[in-house]
Amino acid sequence: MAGEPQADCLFCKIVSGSIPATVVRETETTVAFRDINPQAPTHVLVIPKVHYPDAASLAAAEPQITADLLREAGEVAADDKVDSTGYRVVFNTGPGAGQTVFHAHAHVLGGRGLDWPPG
Ligand code: DGP
Repeated sequence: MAGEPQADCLFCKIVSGSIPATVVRETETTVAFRDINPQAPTHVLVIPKVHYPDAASLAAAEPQITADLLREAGEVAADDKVDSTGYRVVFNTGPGAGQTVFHAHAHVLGGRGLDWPPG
C-alpha cells in the first residue's frame, strides 16, 4: 500500500531504528540524519517516515508531509547555523540525476560555497 514501509528500503530501516543513523531532528512525520558520505560541512538528509520513492510522488500523495519536510530542512539549516550564509535543499529524482536511494529525501547542504549550476 502507498506509504507503507518497504522491507528492502534502507531509509525505512533508519525510520524503524533497525539501521543506526546520526539523527539530528525528528518529528511525527519526518526524520533528519547526517549523510554517511557528506559532501559539505552540513549534509543532512530529511526524510518522511512514510515510504514514497521520490519527492514528486510524496508531494502528490502527502502535501502536508512534503511541507513538513521543507520546514524541517530549514530548521536543520538554522540548527547548524548555515541559514544566514546560505544553504541548498536538493531532491535528486531518478538515476540520471544521481538518486540512489528510492525513498524520498531532501539533502540539506551548507557550510561551504556551493557552485551553480551543480554538476
Ligand atoms: P541520493 O543519491 O540523492 O539518493 O542520496 C542518497 C544519500 O544517502 C547519499 O548521499 C548517501 C546516503 N546514504 C546511503 N546510505 C546511507 C546510510 O546507511 N546512512 C546514512 N546516514 N546515509 C546514507
